[in-house]
Amino acid sequence: MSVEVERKFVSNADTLKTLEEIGAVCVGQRQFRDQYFDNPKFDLTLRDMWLRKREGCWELKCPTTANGTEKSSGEQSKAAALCSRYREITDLPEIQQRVKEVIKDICEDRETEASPPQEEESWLGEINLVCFADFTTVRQSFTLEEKGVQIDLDQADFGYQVGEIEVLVPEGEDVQSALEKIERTAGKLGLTGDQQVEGKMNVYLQRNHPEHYAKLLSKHVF
Ligand code: V4E
Repeated sequence: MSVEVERKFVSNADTLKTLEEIGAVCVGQRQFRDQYFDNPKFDLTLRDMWLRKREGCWELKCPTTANGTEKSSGEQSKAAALCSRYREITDLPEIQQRVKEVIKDICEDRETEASPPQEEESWLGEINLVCFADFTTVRQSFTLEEKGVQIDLDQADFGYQVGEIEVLVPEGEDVQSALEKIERTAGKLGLTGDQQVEGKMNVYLQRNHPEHYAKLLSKHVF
């Protein structure tokens, strides 16, 4: 398990040139399909938990809280506020356990069915999980000399482009140094502005599921 610390930024026609100028190296381009799941009451996403299947692999992102080791001078906390931190779980049994802890209302119909053949994804139906977002992203990834920093430029198939600076921190290790790496990289990229940039999911839900989006806004998830 690791913690993903990231800052999103607006990427545009000049971004590639800037990346080249600061010595970023393109380490590949790939395309992936993401499917996100929740129950009809949005029990996961209203808790800021994001269950997705990316190219056949399950991932659960859960919120993590600042652990007190992050420095908090005015400027530093402003920079840190632009970064998100999520715990990433990729082990399917652990994902299923955590999701089932949250979603207690097991679907009765399925429990009483006469032992249907167990499909690989029958656990989704048991707890009423359905796919609420399905989109494909083309991602170009870059690295810098700064160790552990990755920059991704994403183009989603619903017409939204966004960049992100990302550092993966092994569970229990120092998030502060990740925040500093991200801040230095943001400086090199000349990022200005103190507003959080919207992620793909924000934009997808605004456009495709405005009611779900409004609920997330009202619960301060977005
Ligand atoms: C919606 C969301 C999450 C799902 C994943 O979002 P994101 O990191 O944008 O996806 P992606 O494709 O870049 O994943 P990666 O390849 O980096 O793993 S995780 C957290 N949220 C909620 C959220 C939020 N609370 N606030 C903002 C501004 N954006 C998203």
